[in-house]
Amino acid sequence: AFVENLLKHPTFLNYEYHTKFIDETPELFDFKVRRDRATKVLTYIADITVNGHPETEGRPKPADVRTPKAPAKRTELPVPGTRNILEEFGPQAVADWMSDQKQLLITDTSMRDGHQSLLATRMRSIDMIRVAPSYAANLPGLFSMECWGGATFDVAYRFLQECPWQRLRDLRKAMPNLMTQMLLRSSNGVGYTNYPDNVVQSFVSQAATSGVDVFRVFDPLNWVENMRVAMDSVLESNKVLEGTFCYTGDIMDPARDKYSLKYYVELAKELKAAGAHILGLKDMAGLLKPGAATVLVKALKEEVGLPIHFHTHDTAGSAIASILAASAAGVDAVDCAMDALSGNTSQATLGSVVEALARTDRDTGLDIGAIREISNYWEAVRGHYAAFESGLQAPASEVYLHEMPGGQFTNLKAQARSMGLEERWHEVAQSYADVNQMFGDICKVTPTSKVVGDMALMMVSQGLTRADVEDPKRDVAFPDSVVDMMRGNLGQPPGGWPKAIQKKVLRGEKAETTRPGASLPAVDLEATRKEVSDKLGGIEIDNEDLNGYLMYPKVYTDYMTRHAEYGPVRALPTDTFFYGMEAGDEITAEIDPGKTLEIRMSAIGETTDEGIAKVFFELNGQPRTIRVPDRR
Ligand code: BTN
Ligand code: 3PY
Ligand code: ZN
Repeated sequence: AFVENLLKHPTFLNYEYHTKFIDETPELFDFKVRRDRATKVLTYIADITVNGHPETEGRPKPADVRTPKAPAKRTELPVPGTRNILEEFGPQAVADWMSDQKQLLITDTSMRDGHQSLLATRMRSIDMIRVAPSYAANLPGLFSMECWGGATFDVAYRFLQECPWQRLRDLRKAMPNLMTQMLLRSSNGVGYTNYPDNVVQSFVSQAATSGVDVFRVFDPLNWVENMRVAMDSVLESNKVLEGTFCYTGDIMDPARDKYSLKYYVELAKELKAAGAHILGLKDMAGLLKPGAATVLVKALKEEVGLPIHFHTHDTAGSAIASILAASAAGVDAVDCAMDALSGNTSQATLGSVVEALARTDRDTGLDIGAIREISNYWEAVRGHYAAFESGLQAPASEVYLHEMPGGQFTNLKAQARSMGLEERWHEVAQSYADVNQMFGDICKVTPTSKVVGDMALMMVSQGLTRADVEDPKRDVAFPDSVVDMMRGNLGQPPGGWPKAIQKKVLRGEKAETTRPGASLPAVDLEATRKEVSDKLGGIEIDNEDLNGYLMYPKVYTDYMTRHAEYGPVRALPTDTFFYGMEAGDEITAEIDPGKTLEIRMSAIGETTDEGIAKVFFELNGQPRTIRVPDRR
């Protein structure tokens, strides 16, 4: 019966490989494929149960085993929110509405920067989608939900074995009244290097189609020239363009005059001229001190006139102070993370900002009871990701020395650990600061922050000082990422790259000073679609797949290959995904809306001489035996 259904289906495809066709064409699954997909999911569980998950091995186990339960809706949907303004009146109306508001508007970053900065970006879609309806019903006054982009895109494919586009579509559907927001690295898309212009255009257009409403667009070197393609694409999609500059240095310190108040005001004017509806002030490391926030926000409000959206990190423990200063100076919106996912390298604590402003002229109007309930949900979720906690004990003013972005800090620390440099972390921090000065004092944010981090780790591990590296007589093997950046492949910093170090890194090779996208040949999208399809056995590649591949060819095809073997593992509870099951455990997994697998693991058998382990399950009450290689 299944084959008949499949053959009759107008969009017949190779079902073994294709994710969305299978996941979204429930009429096919009266019997056989459902069992096939169930077998795949059981195979995944069996494999993890026998062999463990490579990512949680040797890491702390979950301490809090509460099952996260989403808060009940306080009212029936639909409750109008900012998305209704966008849908009815367009992006400029959103910006105008913002400027007219008295209350401080808040973006919730829990589903993007919150877990990117605290849990190595490892939060799974299921934990987000479950609570999304509670946000829509109980906090309709939020400005937006930052839930996509940045590092979440590749981590979903690479480590979570799930499709980032599907996450976006599901969240969009679950929060129809709230604007979704993404972080877009301009010409770097959601990757680490500049892409051809038509790849950036195609990606933005697909993100808008799949559900992004607000695009925060930044360039890691604040090179507006290199932001135009991405910005124009957002405007063409008729979505909200948050043209963003990255804050570094200290406008109050005359010695850091490269990044002066005047520099930022000029940048903001350039972004406005380029069509930004909203001005994004991206303080990725949490360096904007309260006094500087007052001065900067006042100047931007007076001289630029766009509504301002302020993003900062609590790495130094002072984010709320800067937010309150910015609020008093007239900032329009700020980013916060829900309490249980806030603080340290993440955003300021949402509930505390709401309380601080309650009964003042900038009262946010958000329901503190609803906030506490949602935070309790996140607290339970976070407990299941103990393996990905950084172990950071406290905020630290050391961030003003190294200036690492919050999203990088814990990653670099993990990288240092894996290189055996964990005890020498403070040397890495100092080295990071030295590299920054050696590179001309640059803005450090993905991907430039990664380049500075690569160089700093290399220097500490090889015992090199800045003077050693700069010594023309000393041969240094620079990391590839450093060579690439000095060639001009990430663009130009204000004033260009320092000549002496650039010359040494490039060993006489000539550097580019033009926009990389101007010389990267356009990708033939249809030829690429065919090429990916051929690689994956002839399946249909839709536009989401194609854009995933264009950003990350290998990460995407590896994901598809694993998907063919393991099926829709996104439906598994997080504990099962990372730790498998114990004999006697029972779980449910909803692999399609309303189609639920009931899975009980009864026992693990002996491993055969050939190294095959048997795992015994009951699937919807029927016994099933799964054989997996024992790699222990
Ligand atoms: C990852 O690649 O780390 C995340 C995806 C999970 C891959 C699974 S884990 C069980 C099986 N064994 C492997 O080596 N990969 C798959
Ligand atoms: C990212 O690009 O992922 C960031 O979070 C930069 O701050
Ligand atoms: Zn951030």
